[in-house]
Amino acid sequence: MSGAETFYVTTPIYYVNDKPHIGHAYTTLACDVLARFKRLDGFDVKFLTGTDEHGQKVEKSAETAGMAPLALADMNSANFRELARILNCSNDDFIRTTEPRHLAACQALWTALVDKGEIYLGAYEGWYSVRDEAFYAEDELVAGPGGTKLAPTGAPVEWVKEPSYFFRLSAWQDRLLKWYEDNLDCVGPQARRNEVISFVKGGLQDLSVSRTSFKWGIPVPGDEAHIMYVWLDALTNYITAVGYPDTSGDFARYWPNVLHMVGKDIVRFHAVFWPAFLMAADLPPPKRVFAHGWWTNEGQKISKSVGNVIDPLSLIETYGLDQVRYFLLREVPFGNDGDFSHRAMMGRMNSELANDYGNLVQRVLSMIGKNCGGQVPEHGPATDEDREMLDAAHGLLDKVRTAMDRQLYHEALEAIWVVIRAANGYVDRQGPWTLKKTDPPRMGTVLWTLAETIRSLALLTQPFMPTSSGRILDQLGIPEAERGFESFGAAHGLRSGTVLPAPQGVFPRFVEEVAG
Ligand code: ME8
Repeated sequence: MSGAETFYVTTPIYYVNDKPHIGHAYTTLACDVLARFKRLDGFDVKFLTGTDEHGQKVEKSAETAGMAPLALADMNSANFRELARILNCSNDDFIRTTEPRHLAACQALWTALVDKGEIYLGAYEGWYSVRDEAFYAEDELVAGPGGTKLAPTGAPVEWVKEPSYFFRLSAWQDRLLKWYEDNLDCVGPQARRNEVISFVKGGLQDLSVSRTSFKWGIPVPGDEAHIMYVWLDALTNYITAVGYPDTSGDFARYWPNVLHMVGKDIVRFHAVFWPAFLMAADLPPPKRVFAHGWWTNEGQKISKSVGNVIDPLSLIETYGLDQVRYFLLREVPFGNDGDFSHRAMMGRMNSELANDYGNLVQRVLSMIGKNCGGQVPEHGPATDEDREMLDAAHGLLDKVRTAMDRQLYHEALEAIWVVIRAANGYVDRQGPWTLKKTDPPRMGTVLWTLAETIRSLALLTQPFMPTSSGRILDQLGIPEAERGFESFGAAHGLRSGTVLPAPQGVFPRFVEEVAG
């Protein structure tokens, strides 16, 4: 892999106060699809996920559960690790903030910030939300029930007064604004970028980066009464995992060519605080932060108190893994909010996967199985329609790549489905079942054109639906070594005479169980 362009993609590290739900699965899947796409496209990829284990929120949850914080972290971190496995995620690493490598990185970053004069000792007096692990200014609060004050997220806040170290965030306002201006792609999508810029333009206050009222965290070097602010600790995971404080090796290889994928709830931490911390420590800021939208369940906000949390494992059991992977990235334009409903899931599973894609593959492969001796057929001269079909299929990689580089998964899938639908139209118009009687060589050409189209489609759907796409490629006799995008296109077209295994359906229909 040496010499290949690198691509580093990260999920947020998830809090271990709770079990994983569909929102966590969504972000992790989005990263997995990108990581797989980039690997197939020849990049040297690192894909990181993990868990955020320190702070007051985890400490309190552990207390409520009657557990030691580390015991709670061990248990829930294992759940997140298992979720990534069950989702068939290809992460190269799984980081826990309680690991020694992370302690070393946080303390080194802290020391670097102190050495640069970016951290000073003072006292914090103001609002804090444990649920958000965030400080809020008075004017950000909203009215809650009974005259109480709430964070803008609706989370409870408490008044905190304690000695604290501060990071000179106020000094970074202009440099951050210049960073956004010079790097148009550093925050996406556009709506989030605008939101971040207007927040920074509104003025930045120095940020409290240590706490003294609890113990569960990383001690401040040289002043162990202070625990580092959990967000400074958590954000640092992204450089811990590439070996920081050692800046040779993986750090030099992957940093800063990184995409931090996050939900829109935590864009401020990633697009304001994190680049400021890095620049202040003389390290390059990330290349891109992308904030996706929020899922609701059948129109309702997903919350434990409402009791409508969607368990990704039961979704997978009900609909199938690749179906869930497809649905989540297809249903909602990435970046927008979306709603999960059984009806929508079933609709896409049946119409787009079973009818459009599955049927195309099934029809073509079974015709080849029956009429071409189970071998990739010979193909004669191409007609205009054949050429148009193949050009559409072979032109897909560029379209899909452009969409993926902007995290427009839905556009990538739509482009693929345009070709799937065109291929179904082509089968109907060419009528290979009639050609079988009237013009067998022409039937061979039509079926070859379709099989080659399916090869192109299956190569491109691999990142989204790795298992199903792999099964399609198996049925086309494509060896593992020829499934990268360097094998995409006319120059690598299907070889006539290749013996194919017996075709099998890949995308089952969802059949509603009828009571009685
Ligand atoms: O914020 N819809 O962790 P967290 C879409 N530890 N995405 C959702 C979602 C929903 N309904 N609910 C959660 C933290 N997510 C910090 C991060 S990073 C250095 C530290 C996803 O466990 C989304 O990606 O609260 C969101 O940003 C993340 O889970 C929050 O996970």
